[in-house]
Amino acid sequence: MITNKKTANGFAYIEIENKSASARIALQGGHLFHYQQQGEKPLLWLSQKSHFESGKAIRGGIPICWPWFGKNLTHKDLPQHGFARISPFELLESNEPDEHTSVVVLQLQSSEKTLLLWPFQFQLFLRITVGSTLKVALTTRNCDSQSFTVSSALHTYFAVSDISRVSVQGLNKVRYWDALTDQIKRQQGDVLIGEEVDRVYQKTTESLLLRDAVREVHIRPEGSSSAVIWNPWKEKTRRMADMQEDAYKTMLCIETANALEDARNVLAGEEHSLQVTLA
Ligand code: TA6
Repeated sequence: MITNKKTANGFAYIEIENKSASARIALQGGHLFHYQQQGEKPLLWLSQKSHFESGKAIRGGIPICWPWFGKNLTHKDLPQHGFARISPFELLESNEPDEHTSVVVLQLQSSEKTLLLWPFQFQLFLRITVGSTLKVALTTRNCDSQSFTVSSALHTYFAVSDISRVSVQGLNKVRYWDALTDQIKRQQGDVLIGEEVDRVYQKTTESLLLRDAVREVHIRPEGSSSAVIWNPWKEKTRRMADMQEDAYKTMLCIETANALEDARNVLAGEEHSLQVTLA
């Protein structure tokens, strides 16, 4: 079943319930903020202090970072991680091919408002398939007469039982930019989290495995050359208004992206899709 809902303060979202899973997707940002397989714990982490207000990004789920990842290097005053995640998407289609699968397609397209932020004509499609696995496909269509470059991320917040017992497999020997030290390093073995971590792994297309004490999650990227690992740890979490003080212990961002040198040039009239399947 796919129903349109609103929070008490009028924030619109889509609720999905089928025999395999449930999900919730805010129209603002096409922001999937809940996904839970029937009989399992939620797969995605959502802050209990998250905003659900127009113009403020939800803290958790899968924020869509687009058309730039991180800070806008040429215009410092533009929103971090682009404007898609704080823009109103429209629901283009919704269907349920069987009782275990629900599909929704949302769209954001260029407007006078977006052209002021980013001077290109575009259509951005977000196709979310909710079933025993979760598939998110973000497709950029260049509707302009010139090519443009996009950096982007499916900025996925995973719920974990205890960050000190988590490892991420699949990035061994991969080069990464360490945002905390502004250095380029190379991963040795699995990624373990025992301090603040903010890394952009480059030129990697491999599937990753998140191993938590209570479950394993397979992360299968398509159309992605970057993986971002982020945990704000104690101090940064303490400074974030939309996160409880100990939130860092039960969340880990593993993001499917094209960031920094992996940004993608989309030719006029062409498309590019960034996708991830979580299982
Ligand atoms: O994905 C890592 C990162 O770029 C971190 O540097 C941190 O800023 C995080 O994203 C969250 O960003 P946000 O704008 O959602 O607070």
